[in-house]
Amino acid sequence: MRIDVVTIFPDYLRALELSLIGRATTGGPLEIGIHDLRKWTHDRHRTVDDTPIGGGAGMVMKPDVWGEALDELLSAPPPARPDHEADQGGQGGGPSQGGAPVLIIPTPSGEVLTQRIAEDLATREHLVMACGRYEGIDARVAEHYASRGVEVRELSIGDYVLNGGEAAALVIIEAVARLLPGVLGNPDSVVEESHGASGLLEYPVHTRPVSWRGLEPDPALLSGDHGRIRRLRRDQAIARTAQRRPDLISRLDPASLDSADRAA
Ligand code: 6GU
Repeated sequence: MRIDVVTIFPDYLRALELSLIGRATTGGPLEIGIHDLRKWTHDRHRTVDDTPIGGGAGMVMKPDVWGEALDELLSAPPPARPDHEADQGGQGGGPSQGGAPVLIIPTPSGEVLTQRIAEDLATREHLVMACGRYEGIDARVAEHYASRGVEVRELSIGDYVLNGGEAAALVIIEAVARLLPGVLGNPDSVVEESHGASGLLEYPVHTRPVSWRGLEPDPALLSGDHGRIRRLRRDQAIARTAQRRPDLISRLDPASLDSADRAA
């Protein structure tokens, strides 16, 4: 997968060089390009914003500058990939959407990012992310590319406001990149975790020492009885989800619950 990020703060994206994501980009399944939007300006002041048409607070990012940047990046050929990967989804699901790039615009007025969206994006070959600052990017940019057949996704990372799309882009990239084959050390971590297939939050976890500051995990965890441990963890996941995220409980598929779940 290739991800191109356009921003007026390229240094903000340096965090991508670290840790698992950084390793995935050095000889791994991920290629990342960070681009300074001002590269596509032509005036002496390298202007990327202007006042809002119709008035109001703040500044709006100019569509002409974004248009030149995105024309170039959206038309770049997707990265070459080995034959055996052709048209297999990143997570072994259905066929991927092929090499057509997806334009992602992080914005607090977008659709809220979910694990399902991250899973879908992880099957794509090329993501182009447009990070806006100020009051956002002129709305015609999203409209233009969508009308030209580009898949455009305006994504929010939650119901709060950030100063720009960069921090959100980091979040989206991490959520997607860790799903690519070979990025996580242990693929099971993807299966069991919160917001996975169960629809529940993850159960609480513990490690040594068994007793710490007078606190001990449920003794069932020391029983060696794997059936009992599985039941305890499922009960804990249900209790935690009911307390912290009742909205997730109401969205559970009734067919995924057993009789012990209902008692919990
Ligand atoms: Cl994607 N951008 C900004 N500026 N603020 C946000 C956001 C995105 N998601 C939540 N808040």
